Formats: sequence, C-alpha cells, structure tokens
Amino acid sequence: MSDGAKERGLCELYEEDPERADYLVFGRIAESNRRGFLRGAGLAAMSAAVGATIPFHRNMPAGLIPSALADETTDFKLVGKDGLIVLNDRPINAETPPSLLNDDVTPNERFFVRNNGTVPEMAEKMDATGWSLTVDGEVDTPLTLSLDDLKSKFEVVQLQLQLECGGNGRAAFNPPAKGNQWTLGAVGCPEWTGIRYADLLAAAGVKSSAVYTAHYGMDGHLSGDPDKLPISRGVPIEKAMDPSSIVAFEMNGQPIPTLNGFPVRVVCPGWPGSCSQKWLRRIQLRDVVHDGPKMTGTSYRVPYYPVEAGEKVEKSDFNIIESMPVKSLITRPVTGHELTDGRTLLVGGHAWAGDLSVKALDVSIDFGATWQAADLAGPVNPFAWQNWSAELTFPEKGYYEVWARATDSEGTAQPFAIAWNPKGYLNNSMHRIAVRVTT
Ligand SMILES: Nc1nc2c(c(=O)[nH]1)N[C@H]1C(S)=C(S)[C@@H](COP(=O)(O)O)O[C@H]1N2
Ligand SMILES: [Mo]
Repeated sequence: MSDGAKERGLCELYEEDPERADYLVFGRIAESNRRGFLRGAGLAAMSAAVGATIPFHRNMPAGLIPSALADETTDFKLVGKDGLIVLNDRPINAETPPSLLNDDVTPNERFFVRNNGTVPEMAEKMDATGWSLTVDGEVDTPLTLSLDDLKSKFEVVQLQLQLECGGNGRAAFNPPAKGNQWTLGAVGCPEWTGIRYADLLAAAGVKSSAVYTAHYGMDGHLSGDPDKLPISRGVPIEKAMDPSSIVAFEMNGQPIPTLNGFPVRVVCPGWPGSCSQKWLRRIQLRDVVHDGPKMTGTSYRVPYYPVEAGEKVEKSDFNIIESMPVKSLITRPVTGHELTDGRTLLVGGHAWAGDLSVKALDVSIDFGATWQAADLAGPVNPFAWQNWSAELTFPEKGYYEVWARATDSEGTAQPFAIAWNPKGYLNNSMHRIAVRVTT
C-alpha cells in the first residue's frame, strides 16, 4: 500500500477507485471468484465500517460501495459523537458543523476528532489498568507515574482551553492542498481537568540542556508496523512551562473520550492541535528540536514569507507553526437561515487568537463595506475562546451574508482572503453565513 492510500479512508477511496478500494478492503479476490467473496480481515473491516455484520456478503459484487458509506458520509456514526461530519474513516477524522459548536463549553460529543493512526485498545475499552506515564530525557530524575499519581501528587486544575487543528479551513484552499478537507469545525473549547505540564516537569527537574519536548502516544501506525509511530510532536520548553499547558485526564468532568485521548493527553492550547498528544504514554525532554513523525519536512510548517497560491517552496523556507492566528465562528443562526418575522436577528459565536486574546469582533451584512461592533466577552481563563453576540437589523427583504471578523490584542484582524500555503494550514479567513430576509 502506498503512503497516499494509507492516508485515505474507505469513502474517499471508493469514490476515486472502487476496484482498488475493493482490493484493499476485501483483500485478494481469486480470479474464479469475481463476486467479491469477503474473507477474514477484509470482511471484518467492512463490517466495522458499516457498523454491522453483512449476512449476504458472499453476494456482494466486487467494487460495490456499501450504500451505508456511499449515500452520505454523515450516515457514518462515531460512537460517543453527535452530528459530526466524518471526513475520513481510516484514520478517523470528523469535524463539527459550526451551528453545533454554539455551546460556550464544547460538549464531549461535539468535539472534533483528528487521528493519524489507529485508536489504542486501552482507549477503545476505556480501561486505564496498567497505564503509566514516563517522563525522561533531559531531566534530573526520570519519572514513571500512574493515573493515581497524577491525580494525587500534583495540584489538579480545571481550565477551558481551545484546540484547533492546524489544517482547519484547508478545504477552501485553491489550488487544493492534500490532507483532510476540513471546512470550519476542527476546533472546540471544552473544560479540561488535569495537572500543569510545568508542575510535572518541575517534579522531574528540567536540565539546562532541555530545549524541546517530545510526546509519545499509544496509537498504532496505519501500516500495522509496531515499530512505527503515526505522530510524535512536541513544543519548546517555554510553551510546556506555560501555566495554561496541561496534561489532562478529564474532559468536561468525564474521562477523556476514546477518540480524544483516553486516559491522558497533552493540551497545549492556542497552538496547532497536533502539539496536544492524545493517548499519552511518554514525555521526553530533548536537547534539540524534536524530530518525530510529523515534526519534520513540511508537516505543520508554513513558508516564513508570503507565497503565491500554488507556488513551490523550498523545504528550507518552512518554519514550524507555533501560535495559531486570530479567528472566529458564527455559531447561530445556522447558515441559510430564513428570517420570516421581522428585520432583526441575533447572531453570535466564538472568537480566539492563539497565544493572544481577542480585543474586538465586528460583523458586516453588506459584504464588508460597513462594520458593526459585536458584544465580546473576555475569556473565562487564558486560552478559552471568547463568546460574542450582535443584534443585526436588515434594511429590506433579500439575500444577505453575515460576516464576522475578529481582531487580536495586537491589532491583527482576520482577512477575507486566504493566505495560501502548500500544506493548507492556518486558514483564518472570515466566516460568513447566508441569511434570507423574507418580509
Ligand atoms: N497520539 C495522537 N495524538 C494526537 C493526534 C494523533 O493522531 N495521535 N492527532 C493530533 C492532531 S493533528 C490534532 S488536531 C489533535 C486533535 O485532537 P482531537 O482528536 O481530540 O480533536 O490531536 C493531536 N494529537
Ligand atoms: Mo491537527
């Protein structure tokens, strides 16, 4: 299997090349048996994908897309999730439509999923028996800690922290960028319970040689090779020492859901979600910038100067993404709203700005010609998204777009256009919704 095929799921593969997909899913089909006799792992994979056994699998024609997958990817239900749009099923990637992100605190079943590999068995079973966390590398005293150790030996903190995938918004890139075609919903802001990353490092004693962290999770590589890691990223020591960076064991007062990192994950808010390792088992301090999978090459990196859409950029001209840019969402009403009872409408949503805070949120109903200030609340704690709302009055009936534009504490506002880059990261262009006023 090529790398390209590995990064795609059944749905996409079936759309593009049903025969090849059939081969990958069902395994080798004997020439004498072109009717797609499903066996072993292939049948198990297909059954898992459609969520049931397939009694008449022997009759399935080769290349047939099970309609459970073909109709709409949204038919695909993820356990413990509600209303998420599945972009890929292997690895599982699912985003939340903006209107389902309206809660001030994102509920567990509405928090997006970005997996690079396979979900560890411990998380599938939601049983942390035997789990431990190792802290080693450039430390004075390497540590091995149980879940009880984390909960009892350190101060426990609760913080509402936003996480956004570095590739959120990639779907709008033109020319397109490879990878999950996230639209708007690879972001959320739950309340996390855990311990400060800094306290953990203080307990181990950070050597002066330490410059970067390396995070290791329990998820498996898609190839099945136990010696390969799907992803292992890290952050500069200073980011790990930020009092808002935590090692979390609960999400909204519940054990962290299977797909979001049970039993323990890192949360380094405001930076690409990939810095927040799920299913954590080891933190290693390094005396160099970490070079694990998805740390090197052009992964989670952007050119350090603006480029033209489609431009080729030398690898040496990319920098690792750190703080994410200012951004906002309109979470109410849903796009396409029909205003039938008058000309005023309440709109609202959230705004966030990486390491910074948001100082203003403006809305426009005339394609950006004029702007009106929305009410913007402060964050409940640093790195929590900020809620905003505005009452709009439309001058007459017709089709409108509501645009939202956040401005960060340093005065940088969201652009309307997309700052294109080769890997499709950091799209923080303004969110807009359609509203039809009928009277
Ligand atoms: N172990 C592990 N941690 C991981 C990932 C992963 O695939 N494996 N994906 C990362 C990426 S790219 C993102 S955006 C966030 C997503 O977190 P979520 O799936 O809980 O929304 O987890 C990060 N941590
Ligand atoms: Mo991500």
